[in-house]
Amino acid sequence: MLYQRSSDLFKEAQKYIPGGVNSPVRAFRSVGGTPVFMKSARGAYLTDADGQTYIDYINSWGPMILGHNHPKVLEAVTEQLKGGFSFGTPTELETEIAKLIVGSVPNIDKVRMVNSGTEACMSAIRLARGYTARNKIIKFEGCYHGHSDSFLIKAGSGAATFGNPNSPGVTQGTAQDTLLAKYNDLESVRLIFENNPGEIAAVILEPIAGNMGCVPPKKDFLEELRLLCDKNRTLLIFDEVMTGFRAKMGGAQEFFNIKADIITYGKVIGGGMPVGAFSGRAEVMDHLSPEGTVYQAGTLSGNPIAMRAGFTTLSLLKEDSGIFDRITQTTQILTKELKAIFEKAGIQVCINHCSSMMTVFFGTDEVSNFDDAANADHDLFNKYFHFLLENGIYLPPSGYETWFISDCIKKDEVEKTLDISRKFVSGL
Ligand code: KE4
Repeated sequence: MLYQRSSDLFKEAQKYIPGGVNSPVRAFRSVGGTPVFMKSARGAYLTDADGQTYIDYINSWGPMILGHNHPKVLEAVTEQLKGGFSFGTPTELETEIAKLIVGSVPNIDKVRMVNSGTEACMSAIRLARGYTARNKIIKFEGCYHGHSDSFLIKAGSGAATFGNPNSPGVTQGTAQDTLLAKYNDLESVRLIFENNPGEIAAVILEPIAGNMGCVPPKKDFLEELRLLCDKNRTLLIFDEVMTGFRAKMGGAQEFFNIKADIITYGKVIGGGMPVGAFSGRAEVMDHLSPEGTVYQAGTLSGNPIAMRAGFTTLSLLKEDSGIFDRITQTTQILTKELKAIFEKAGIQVCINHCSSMMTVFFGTDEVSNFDDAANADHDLFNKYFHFLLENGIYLPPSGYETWFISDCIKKDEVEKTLDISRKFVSGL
């Protein structure tokens, strides 16, 4: 592969954009090397600035579940554009997509659209605090809920103490209200509840973790969390920015048959446009302004172009619900065959997968929490990443990220991925 144009573009970008990117993970700091600039995409493929194509396992970090530039989404958005870009008024389309979401997801009555997953999760926390009149929240190490201050927290010393900021600019005042538990470790959650009786507004988690790599919940973990929240009159928030309309049409709530109190969305519900949302039963959601007193707002929330892209994407998923099984099956085949390739070569590997999300962790047999993920062999992953990139396969540029399978990744793409992976191990 040649990267001359990408290299030139990256030099230019760094003059005007911090790190040359508008989101840090894109800068390849985790895997090393120069980021590849993309200029177009279609189906399962990205095309870079040098005109080279790649099988895409990022799919814009989840949104492009149908594959890139689906003709029906393109047609619908093109048509919508002719009616104008943004009004800042209510529109019928916002009710249509809200009805589609409420009708597709168990256990929710109302939904508020925002412009990103960060905004959805930030607002969900504020709503939970307003609804419960409590200040503290519990999150899990390794789970990412966007970059609002309450979430940029690392574990304090011992589970009973407060969190600490993990970014400059986050105050201790904010950090003290966020407590860190360990994913898949119920005892760590129980301890926090015991040490903070009556003070926890919400527990927030990714029901299938995707931001420490893919880490599924252990059996009964979600059920027991639900019971702990009920016992402590604490709201359970499912951050379904990744899993919403990917695990199933009804997301992780349907997938695991667990009811959360507030559910956040992003990615797929925008079909590639900037959209987030948070939802729940009316008794909780009606605390939101202007109905209630918990304030939240957004100039471009419910923007007609973004809504059209999202509505069309969700409608296509609803019309063809077989997609969820198809992309899950593709994920299972990839996982099984890759594991066989690495193990045949004597390479220790754990490939976590759940629905159509997966992550390859080298040098370990099990990854059930963030510590396990951190102990994996990320150097070997980085070599794997670059070997596949050189051979036209684009993985997420970090061993702590999840591969997102789209409906356009078919037999040919799987076969090529397996073939290049065989070449990779033969060269080790
Ligand atoms: P955004 O603000 O990036 O739309 O959503 C934040 C967010 C919230 N919750 C979950 C479970 C998420 O995965 C995300 C964002 N995911 C990352 C991927 N690790 C987006 C990629 C990026 O940061 O550039």
